[in-house]
This record gives sequence, C-alpha cells and structure tokens, in this order.
Amino acid sequence: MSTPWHVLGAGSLGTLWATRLARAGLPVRLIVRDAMRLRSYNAAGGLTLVEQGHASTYSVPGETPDSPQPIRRLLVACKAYDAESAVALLAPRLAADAELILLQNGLGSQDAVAARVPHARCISASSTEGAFRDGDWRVVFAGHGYTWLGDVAHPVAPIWLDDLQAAKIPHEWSTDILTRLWRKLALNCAINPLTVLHNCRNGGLQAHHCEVATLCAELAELLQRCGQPAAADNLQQEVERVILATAANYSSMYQDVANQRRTEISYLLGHACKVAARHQLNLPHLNQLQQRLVAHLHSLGLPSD
Ligand code: NAD
Ligand code: KPL
Repeated sequence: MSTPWHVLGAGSLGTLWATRLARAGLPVRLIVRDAMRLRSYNAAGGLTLVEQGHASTYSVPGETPDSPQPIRRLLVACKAYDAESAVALLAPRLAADAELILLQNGLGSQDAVAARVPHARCISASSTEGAFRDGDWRVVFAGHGYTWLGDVAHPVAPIWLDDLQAAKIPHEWSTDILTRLWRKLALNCAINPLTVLHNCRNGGLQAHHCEVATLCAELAELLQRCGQPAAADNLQQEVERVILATAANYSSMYQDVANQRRTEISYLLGHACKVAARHQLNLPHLNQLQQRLVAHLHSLGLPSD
C-alpha cells in the first residue's frame, strides 16, 4: 500500500492535484477546515474536476485537521497567507519522516512553514498550471502547465515523484528551485501590480513599456544582490514575452482584486521590498509601486498584508 497523500486546502490547486492523484488510483485524503465544511463536502459526494467541458467527480475521503491519523505526505494547497497557520494545526499529526509539498506562489511563506515544522522535509513548488473554482468542491482545469519541485536543503529527489508520473501531473525535479521562485516572483512583481493599477489585461501593459522596463531594472538589481544572478538574466525580455503571450488574460492579482479577495501582495511585491530594505538597497520605483498598490487596496477595503 503506498503512502497516502493528504491534501490541505480544497481550493483550485488542491482539487486539481487531489482529483488527478485519485484518478490514478492513489490513496488521497482531503483536509477541510472544520466539521461544518466536512458535512458540506460529504453532502457534495466528492471533488469535481472539469476538463475540456467534461466534469468528473472523485469521492476522495475528507477529514478535519484534528483527525487522528498520522500524516507522512502533505500537499499544502492554501494561499501563502494561510499556509503557516494551517500547517501549525497539523504539526502534532506529522510523522517523523513527514514530507510537505508547498504550492504557494511568491516567497516568505515557505520559510515560515519550515520554521513551524523543523523536523519535516519541506519541498517547494513553482507551478504554471492554472485552475479556478466554479462552485463549491468544483474546479475547472484552465491552463496546462508545469510544476517544478525542489528542496533548498537536499538536492535528492523524493520517491513519490513516481506518483506524480502515474497521476499525469507534469513536473520536474529542480536543483535550483529558489532561482525559479525568485524568477516567478520578479515576473509577478513586474506585471501583476501594474495590471491592477492601470485596470487592464496583461496585454494592456504594452502601453506602459517604460514603467515595466524601469521596474525590471530594479528587480534585476535586487536579484543580483540576493545572490540570484540567473533569475536576473534577461528579465525584461521575459517579462515582455509573458505580457505578449498572456495579452488577453487578467493577472491573478487583478482577478483577486476584481473579486474583492485578499491578494498575496506580502509574498510578492511586499517580499521584494522587504528583502531590498534588508540589503539596504534603494529601489525607489519598486517602493513607490508598493505604496500605490497598498493605497489602492485600502481604498477598496482590501487588506494589504
Ligand atoms: P484557493 O483560494 O482556491 O484555495 C485555497 C484553499 O485553502 C481554500 O479552499 C481555503 O478554504 C483553504 N484553506 C485555507 N486555510 C485552511 C485551513 N486552515 N484548513 C483547511 N483549508 C484551508 O487558492 P489556489 O488558487 O488553489 O492557490 C493556492 C496557492 O497556489 C496560492 O499561493 C496561489 O498563488 C498558487 N497558485 C495558484 C494557481 C491557480 O491557478 N489557482 C496557479 C499557480 C499557483
Ligand atoms: O503568473 C502570472 C499571474 O497572473 O499571476 C502571470 C501570467 C505570469 C502574470 O504575472
């Protein structure tokens, strides 16, 4: 019997992973917030994945955080701002050899989680897959992509990558996951806040070429200073390529704001500004962007942390 996968967070990515693992016949358990959510989940009869217009429901067993079974393999699929507190609730259940896979975007939450569970192996992920919820316990697979996984502390790949293979989850083990996370963070910092402030799709930023270029120059300086020169390489070119390739899309931060949802700003632009300050690096445009975004979020009644 293979080790069960516990999936923490029944949102977009958590459901996307749980349903594909279950479809491959692997043992999966879904951890929901509390007894009320568990009743709602059980009444729904499982998790539904919509792919190319076709919906399939998988009866993944659900449980609450205080369930007694030990956890050896935990997929953390909460938002960055929820990850640390959600994992803290499960700490007493983690086995001595527990492994956590952290799906959070940005940086900062991974270290916070690792500090909470110092004996567990924490593997970070950076994903270009896309999914969104179109109902409770129901997710639409919107964009095929790739997930890079890596462990900053140990370069050896875990055996459960075979499970991902079996579940047809496109992935690659990365020995430079920190560089990938920083690169993605820089892309998100150069694109997402401007789409919110200019109220536009990603493609709308073609009209703000100079502003984008100035931010890329400051972000590249930051990446160099924090020992991530590879993440700084041709940053502006890649940002421009992504703006063109995703011209018709609204950025994830734009969508959060448009739907009155809390953003992950603290783990993206907020993290970049915090690290720059720690290095005593003066990045005026990045700081100004952060101030403008915070003011905009407050004006909409949204939190800025
Ligand atoms: P989501 O909001 O759809 O799902 C998060 C889920 O976690 C929610 O269902 C929430 O109720 C649950 N949760 C929070 N705290 C919990 C707790 N204590 N116990 C149990 N459940 C709890 O978020 P998402 O879109 O799946 O994003 C997750 C992470 O993946 C984010 O950091 C996001 O940036 C990243 N990401 C998402 C996508 C995507 O397409 N959705 C793509 C790439 C990266
Ligand atoms: O990842 C993105 C997002 O919207 O969060 C892209 C498409 C790269 C824009 O920054």
